Formats: sequence, C-alpha cells, structure tokens
Amino acid sequence: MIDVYTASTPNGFKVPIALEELGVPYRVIRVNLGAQEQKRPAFLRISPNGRIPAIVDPDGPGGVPLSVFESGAILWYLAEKFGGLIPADPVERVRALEYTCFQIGGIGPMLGQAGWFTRSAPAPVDFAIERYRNESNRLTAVLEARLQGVPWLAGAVFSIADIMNFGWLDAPGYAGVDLADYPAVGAWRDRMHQRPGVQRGLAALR
Ligand SMILES: N[C@@H](CCC(=O)N[C@@H](CS)C(=O)NCC(=O)O)C(=O)O
Repeated sequence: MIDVYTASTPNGFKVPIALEELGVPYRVIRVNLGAQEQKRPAFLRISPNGRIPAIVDPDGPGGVPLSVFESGAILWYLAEKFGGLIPADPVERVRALEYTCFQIGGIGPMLGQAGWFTRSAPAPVDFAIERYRNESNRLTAVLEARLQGVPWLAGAVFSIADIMNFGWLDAPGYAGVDLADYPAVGAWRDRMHQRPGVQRGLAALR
C-alpha cells in the first residue's frame, strides 16, 4: 500500500489520479497546509522541499521503503514501477516527458504565482499580477496549440503529462485564465473529467 501525503490542491490531486489510473492501492495521509504541517521535521524527512505531494512506497527497489517528492518524479516512478501512463511509442514517450517538464517549469509556477499575487499578496502589486497572468495565458496557448492536433498531450495516448497539467487547468480562474479563450484545452479538460480514474482520484480528496 503506497502512502500518499497530499492535500486538496492542484498539485495534490495528481498522485491519487495517477494511482487510480494505474489501479494501484494507496492510502491518503492529509497534510494540513494551513497548519504548516508540511514544514515539520517528520514531513521534511519525506519531502525535503516542505511541499506536497510526496509518497512512501514500503516496497521500493530491493524491497526497501522509498520516499519520493516532486509530483513529476512521483508520477514517473509510479508509471515505471506499475507499467502504465508512459506511452510505448518512442516519440509519444518524449512528448509525455516534454509536457511533464513544461508543467513543472511553466504551468505550475506561473499559474501559482498569478493566483498568489491576485489573491494572497499582502499588498497589491499590479505589474506582478499582469506579468504572471500574461505568462499563464501564454503557456495555456501553448497547450491550446498542442491539443488542437491531438486528444492527449503525448499524442494519441493518455499519459502522466495529462495528469500533471490537469490540476492547474481545472481551476484556471485562480490564475486569471478563461478556458473560453482556449477551446481545445476546455475540451481536453472535459475528456479528463469523463475518465473514471480521474473522477475517483478527485473524489479521494473531497
Ligand atoms: N513542484 C512541486 C510543487 C508542489 C507545491 O507547490 N505544493 C504546494 C501545494 S499545491 C504546497 O505544498 N504548498 C505549501 C507550501 O509551499 O508551504 C510539485 O510538483 O510537487
């Protein structure tokens, strides 16, 4: 049984969705971010960056327990271990890695900052809101161009890249992104919601 340390946030849904899609049993351990549980020493031993999500696989390589932090690394580890969510086709495999990295370096931090400066900053900083909103929309346009040609981000096959990008694009208003402007992304989001594994993964945290 994999232990999943997580919370009900755009990054937090990724691991339950991946495990549901892979059909792997898991246990959710909720981390109270408001109470700063993610900064406690016991949690930092599992997730040195002090953020969710993280996992502990009691049956890691060589049968030794293994902790993994960073959602991209977690999903890659699970996909390799349990044999799914990474396309077999070598080109689609590279595309899955590309759009996974694109989320880690772009969609996640930029939409996160856009939302923070809009809703949580102690004082309004207009140029920061404008910069991060513009960048969030520019990045969403990159996904729009990709999804105009293929059903899933890797290509024909659903993959970890879709799970990685879904969390933030499922709550785009937080970052000032309106999916009415990105119809292919909106249709992809609808396809995601139709998947039973995605539905179960979301329900696991609600
Ligand atoms: N790059 C990280 C981002 C993780 C992240 O930002 N998690 C947020 C929740 S969505 C968090 O733990 N925030 C609490 C904090 O920063 O103290 C990943 O993909 O795992």
